[in-house]
This record gives sequence, C-alpha cells and structure tokens, in this order.
Amino acid sequence: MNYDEHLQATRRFFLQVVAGGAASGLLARTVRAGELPTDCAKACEDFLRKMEYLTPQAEFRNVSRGTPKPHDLSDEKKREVGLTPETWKLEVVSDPDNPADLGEEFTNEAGNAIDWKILMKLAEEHSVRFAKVITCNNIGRPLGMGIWEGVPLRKVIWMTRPKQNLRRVFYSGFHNDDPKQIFRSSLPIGRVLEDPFDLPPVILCYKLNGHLLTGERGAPVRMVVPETYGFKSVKWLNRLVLSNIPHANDTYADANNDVDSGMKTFAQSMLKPDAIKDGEPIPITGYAQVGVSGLAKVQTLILPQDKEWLASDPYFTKANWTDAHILPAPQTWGGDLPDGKLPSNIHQFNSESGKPDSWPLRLTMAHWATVLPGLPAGKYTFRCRTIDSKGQAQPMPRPFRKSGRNKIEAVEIEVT
Ligand SMILES: Nc1nc2c(c(=O)[nH]1)N[C@H]1C(S)=C(S)[C@@H](COP(=O)(O)O)O[C@H]1N2
Ligand SMILES: [Mo]
Repeated sequence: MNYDEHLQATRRFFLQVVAGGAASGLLARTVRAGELPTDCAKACEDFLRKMEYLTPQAEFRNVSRGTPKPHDLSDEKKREVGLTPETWKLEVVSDPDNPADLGEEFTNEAGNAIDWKILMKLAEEHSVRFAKVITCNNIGRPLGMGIWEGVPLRKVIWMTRPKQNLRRVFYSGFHNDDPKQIFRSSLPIGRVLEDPFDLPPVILCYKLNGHLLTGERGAPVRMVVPETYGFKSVKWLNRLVLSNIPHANDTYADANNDVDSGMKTFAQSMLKPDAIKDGEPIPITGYAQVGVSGLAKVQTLILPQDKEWLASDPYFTKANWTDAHILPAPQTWGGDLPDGKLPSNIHQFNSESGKPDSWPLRLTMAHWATVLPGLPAGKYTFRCRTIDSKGQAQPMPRPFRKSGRNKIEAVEIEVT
C-alpha cells in the first residue's frame, strides 16, 4: 500500500463525508456507531477507487543490513559478486556440523551452483504468485503490500536428492564476504516440502508486482515465506544449507525475537479529522493486517479520558466496542503493475475473473472506515482492534511484542 496515496484518498473521504453530511442532513441526524451512512458508503467507494492497494517496489519501506548495503554497490561490483541475473549463483550444501544425507550438492567450487537460467527453466513450469504484506517483526506498520512471484523452494531442494537426516533448511544472502554481516533465517523442512492448509509455497522469488525485483527488494533472488514476518524473507539470497539441526538458528533470534511467529492480525487507524465539533459524527479510516488467523471484524471504541478503565482488563474486553466497515477488494490495484493489470493465476484469486476468491485475504491488508456518533466537547481516547476469524480479539491470542507488534493503538481525540 502506498501510504501517501492512502492519506490523500482518506482526506477526500473525509471531505466527502463532511460535505455530503452537511448537504444531506447527515450531521443533523443521529448516526449509530459503526453504521456507514449512504453518503459515506459512496465516499468509501471513491476512496477505494483512488487508493493504491499494492505498493510500488520503490515505495516499500526498506529494512536492509550491511556495510555497504548490497543494493548500494556499483553495477560493476554487483556483477562481480553475483547480484545480477546473469551472474547470480545459489549454492545448496549439506550442513557440515549436522549433515543431511544428500545425493548431490551445488557449489561454486564444483561449478554446478544453481544459476538464473536454471531458475527460469523451473519457473516456466512451476512459477507461483501470491499476495502478501511484508511486515517487520519489530515495526508496527507494514513495509509494503505486493504480489510476489517465484519458484517453490522445494523444487531446488529435491534437486539435491535428499535421503534422510534433513530436518531444517537455513539460508543467507550476500553479506560483503564478511561473516559478521551474515543475515540468516531458517525453516523446518516440513514447511518447505508441504504447504499447510491453504498456504502458498515458500518461494525463491524474482518478481514483485509483475517486475523483476529491485536491488532494495533483494534482487536478483530473495526468499519469500508467505505466513511469517519479514526477517524470514532473506534478500540477495545465495546460499541454502540443508541440515539435521532440530531447532531454529536465525540471526533474528539474537535480539530476543520470537522467530517462529506467524503474522498477526491487528488494526490501526490512519486518519481522523483534525478538528471535531460538538455533536458532529466522526469519520475514521484505517487498515488491518490479516494474519494467519484471518480477519472477521474491525471494531472501534471511544472512551472519555477522565474515566479510568478497569486495571484488570488491559485489553478492554469488557468495553462496548462497535463494528467498523471493512472495505471490499479494490477496483484498481496500483503498485505500478505492468499495464495496470494483475498477473494471472494468483493464489486465492479466481483464474478466470482475476478477482480474489474472498475478501479480506489472509496474509494481506484490508482497509476499514467508520463514522462514530457525535460527542459532547471533551477529550477522548479512540481505539481500534481486530477480531480474527476464530473470534479472538486483538492482541490475543499472542500479545507478546517480540512475536510481532499488535498492541491496541490509542489515539487522542478532542471534541470542541
Ligand atoms: N540479506 C538480508 N535479507 C533481509 C534483511 C537483511 O538485512 N539482509 N532484512 C530482513 C528484514 S528484518 C525485513 S523486515 C525484510 C524487509 O524487506 P524489504 O526491505 O523488502 O521491505 O527483509 C529481510 N531480509
Ligand atoms: Mo525485520
């Protein structure tokens, strides 16, 4: 999602709600919380039409380690170190400390490392595409929303003809040949060989929103793991290690991060009116990340600041939350897609109509809007939360910060 676009579109939404409201008497009548008056429904539609749902590659927030950062190297240096399609090489080896029993390894030394030609050959038959929001475990706001394309990682794993003693794969990217700069993630082999429930496969990714990856996004090839936080999706990928190690050994574990966490469902507001007058309905919009447990509802709560809430109820579960309106799938997708068109055959999209099978989609973003009833002058705290498709209210069932941020947001609202 392009945040500037979203903000602009949201501002238009407000203008229309307020202007339409004034003209049609919306301000005069009582709006029930969560209810979206007709004028607002229309404004929401316009809002959706104008909003870019997908994030252009260049507008993703960039989380890249390295000195220098691999994407800042000169073109010549990139060619030298294998960061262009023509020069890229992927080694696939057994872990010397916990060896997996493999029929074959692929290494630079033996001259048989996997290259771009081999990957593209696999892509001809096996390429897959899926929609996924990428979020850093430690940053609240998602970094960007994309359609990722690649070859299932297992296609390359099977090329090693593994026989036994293979429990985990760990992998890393170009790191300036400095062991201290290695950024490594890992997955249980079961997740790579088989896709639980209706998840898409873990992929060796080379395209985002219909274009080859840019340097910042991890060109020429990065891992993309559908259901996890950003650190599992290693950029500038050049090495896979097949191991019999029974536990995670990710670089990200070093900072107390919970490296086995699936993406969480949570909501945030994006825009509220700057000034709110006594008794005027209050339009608010925002987004939700749809985590592994899906999204059933977004709800909002507004409480006067001078009344303290029960200390025994930190998540406001006993409060009177009201449902917001989850906006339907966008009509235009944005994201700088070639010819503005979504690629064909996207996981969870109908292959004929090109439309999503359902909405919201797991592992993506959804947008929401609401109009709250007018309030007497005073200071208030606005909160929003999600209810996932299992009925669990944010931040449950996993409220710990180091497994991904999903704290209930609190925003001050003043009515004058
Ligand atoms: N090689 C490498 N891969 C990496 C990183 C890195 O520093 N080096 N950062 C990771 C982290 S912590 C995140 S959140 C995502 C960010 O992806 P983006 O920069 O494409 O938004 O990339 C991941 N992949
Ligand atoms: Mo991250």
